[in-house]
Amino acid sequence: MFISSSYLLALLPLLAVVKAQACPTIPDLSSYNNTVLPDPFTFLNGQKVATFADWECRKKEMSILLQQDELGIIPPRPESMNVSFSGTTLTITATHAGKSITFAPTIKYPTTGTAPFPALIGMGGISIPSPAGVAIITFNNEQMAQQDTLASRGLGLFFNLYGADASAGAMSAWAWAVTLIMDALEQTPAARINTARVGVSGCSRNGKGALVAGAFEPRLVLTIPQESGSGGTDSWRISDFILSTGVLTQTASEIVQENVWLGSSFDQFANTSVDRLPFDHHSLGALVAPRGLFVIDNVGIDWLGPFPSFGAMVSARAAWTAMGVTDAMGISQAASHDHCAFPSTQQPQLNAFINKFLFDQATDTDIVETAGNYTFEVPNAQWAPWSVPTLV
Ligand code: MCU
Repeated sequence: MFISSSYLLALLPLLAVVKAQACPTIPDLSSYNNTVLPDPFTFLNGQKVATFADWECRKKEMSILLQQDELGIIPPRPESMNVSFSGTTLTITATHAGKSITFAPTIKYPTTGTAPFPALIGMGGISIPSPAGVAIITFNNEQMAQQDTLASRGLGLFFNLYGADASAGAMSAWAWAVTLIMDALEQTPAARINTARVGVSGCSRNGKGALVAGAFEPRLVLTIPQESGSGGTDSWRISDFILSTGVLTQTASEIVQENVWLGSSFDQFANTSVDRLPFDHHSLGALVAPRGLFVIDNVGIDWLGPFPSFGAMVSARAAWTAMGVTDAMGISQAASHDHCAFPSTQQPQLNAFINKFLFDQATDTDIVETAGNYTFEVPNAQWAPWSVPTLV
């Protein structure tokens, strides 16, 4: 067959794009062992992350490994989806391989503002004060994937659709559902939600889930995990260390005995050494960049691992710094208070994030504050001994 040179020339830009998108292959990691937080700016094959295109590849690498070794697989969209909307209820039916499930998030509309409204998806509801002018979409995550005890494994609508032996832990199942909620909102103008201004939040176990949903659903413009602790904003490695100093902190080896937030594939790491993980939760946080992330913590509850959260999130913040948007990521660790009782001291900071990301206002979101008086910066000799590039 004769291929004209003009045809080849026409292909060149396309090939350049393909080349730019070819990501490094993930090497064999069976003997991987790393006592510090893995460098987000170095691929696992040793290649450095220097450009925005590299970062897209590195994000892919981290998200593949996070699913494979920890969270379980978030499936692609189901074969079909049917959406209806009535009153304040969005009814979503997902069909896959001859099975169907139906779930129905509810929308509480604000009493001020104008439609289409910005919105927050509440993972099992929200535990922050409802911001004025923002619709609250309550997602019943417990119904999608149960999170009561280890006996919850494989239970919930998600597992009715994909099988009780699907690898997804509860949080992966929830993240899958949040993507469907976004699709449903996009297809349903009658729901009067501005889908370009949707965030996600949740507290405690649901805060862990909010972070995972924010990490894996790129249409969410703001992620607000509140007091999410282990499996959320905490570093597995730093949690183990803090427990070893005598502070009762939730660790990987405990969490896999307690609940099913993570996939079963995580057991092999949690039950041996988290140093074998080619990522930590700074990697999970970094997947949100450059979108908005506001981490709300409470230094008064040791179990939540306030320092493991601070260390991981300051490390994650380096991803925003590398992109030149440091202030899209904030960390606020308030003084001791009841779990999930949002203290008024954090209200101005929360307002700043809501107003910037849900209302497009210029606010000061350059917030890294801790009542724990922790010192942690990147590079950090003990935990994050790597330098932060300026991506080009
Ligand atoms: C902070 O989230 C969890 C924590 O991981 C569990 O160990 C504890 O039992 O429950 C917390 C929670 O969800 O509280 C509502």
